[in-house]
Amino acid sequence: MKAKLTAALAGIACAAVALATAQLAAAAIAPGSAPVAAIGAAFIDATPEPLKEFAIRAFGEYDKLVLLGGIALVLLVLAAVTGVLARRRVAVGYIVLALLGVAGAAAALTRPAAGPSWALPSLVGAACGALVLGVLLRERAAAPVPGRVVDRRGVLIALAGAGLAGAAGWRLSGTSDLESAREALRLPPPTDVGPAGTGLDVPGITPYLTPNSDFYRVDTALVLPRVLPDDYRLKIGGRVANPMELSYQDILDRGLVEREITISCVSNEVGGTLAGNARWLGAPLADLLAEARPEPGADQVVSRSADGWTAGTPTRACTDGRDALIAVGMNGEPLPHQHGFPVRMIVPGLYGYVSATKWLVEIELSSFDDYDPYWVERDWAAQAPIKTFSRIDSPKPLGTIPAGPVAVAGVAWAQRRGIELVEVRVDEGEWTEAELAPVIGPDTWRQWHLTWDAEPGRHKLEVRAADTEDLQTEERQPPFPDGATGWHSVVVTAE
Ligand SMILES: Nc1nc2c(c(=O)[nH]1)N[C@H]1C(S)=C(S)[C@@H](COP(=O)(O)O)O[C@H]1N2
Ligand SMILES: [Mo]
Repeated sequence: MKAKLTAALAGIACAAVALATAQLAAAAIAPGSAPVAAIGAAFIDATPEPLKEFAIRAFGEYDKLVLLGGIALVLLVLAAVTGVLARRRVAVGYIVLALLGVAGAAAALTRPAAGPSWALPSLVGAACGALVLGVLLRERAAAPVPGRVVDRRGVLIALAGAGLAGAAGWRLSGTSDLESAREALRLPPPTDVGPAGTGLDVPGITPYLTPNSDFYRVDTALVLPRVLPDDYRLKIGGRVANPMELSYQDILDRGLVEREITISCVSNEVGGTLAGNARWLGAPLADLLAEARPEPGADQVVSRSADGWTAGTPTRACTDGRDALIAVGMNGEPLPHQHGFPVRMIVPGLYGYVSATKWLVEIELSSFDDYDPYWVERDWAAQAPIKTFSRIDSPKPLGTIPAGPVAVAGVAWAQRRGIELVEVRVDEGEWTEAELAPVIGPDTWRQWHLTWDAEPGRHKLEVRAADTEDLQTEERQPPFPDGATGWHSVVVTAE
């Protein structure tokens, strides 16, 4: 039993050495080329839609941590079992290491941003793991029983070495250089300052402007793409008469505008919280496109992230006068890393997956007939204007509140059209008009509130909004394929 345990530990030590040396090699190439990151990313891209939706629903912002934890657990168990088997037949260990090395290398090579060198970390890791395996499982000198002895001291040394190498690898592939570059940046003041909205001061209401630290995050990036402003290049090409390439400074020098715009995610269920309102600082996309001169028929603007992710936006939405931006700033700061530093796209009125490319490095004029971007390839709609949405943020669902006057409050949005009316009803009674916050235009959400005199007991509160055209539909639809619909309700108990 004890021999098996040390053999299992030896297996884990080999795996740890393999992963740590791979991480070290990846630091020299690209963080995304490390085997676990590459396999995880390939897994995300290949995950069928229902499983992905389940993961987002069940784990929310922690979906990526859960995936990494899952991979780590599988590896741990596999390494332990392999260690035990390798004590009898050491070839098993070499085969498993070789298979994992090849799998990691293959996964890394399938990443859209990958070059040939991306195969190296996994292969280097597997080779180092194999070396250590040979040392830890020594042939018995005299063999009364077949098999090998495990070098216990060696296991400890290997584990410690892996810890050190892994820590160094993590540090080197970390983001401290990016964070310091970001902190050292001084963005120029806007040459055109848009109006500033003011929020309502109602207890429990969602603030009008979302602080960067509370802003929702949605993306497929297991490892955040690392793009430094000094190395930055934005290519504008495809079906244009005048292809262009801009540095970060070129973008800043174009003159920046500042606009309040609410962005939201198509994955919101009714009542969902994947939306935020920020003051974005950026260069108008329409001007850039006017200079690049799209060919007739180039009706899709394909924007590409440093990690290969793509979105497709109607060319018209980028040029029809709305504030489509190549954004560099968010709420008075350079974009936070997880929100697309150094450059992202923001287009009012369209869900994020068809417009809000983070870590933007390329804009390619194409057509909807000729190119399907990331989520469209996975059957989400190619055209995805934001649907009218309203949400009760206070009181909280299934909460208990004191009977008597209660502030009912929330937000509603219908970017490009604007919210004109919000109504609330209690226990399916009459609809009552809520009071609306003043707004600066159609592209931000609108806070609303009303005072409700709650009688003791259990109650259902419902909300619906109207934009300038229509009343929000009651018909329930899931987020797939082009955004959820239906009225949000919460049940509360007044005592
Ligand atoms: N590079 C990249 N950009 C991306 C995505 C992504 O997966 N990769 N997701 C999009 C989606 S689905 C949304 S809703 C918004 C979210 O932006 P945020 O994380 O800044 O809130 O980013 C968009 N931009
Ligand atoms: Mo999204």
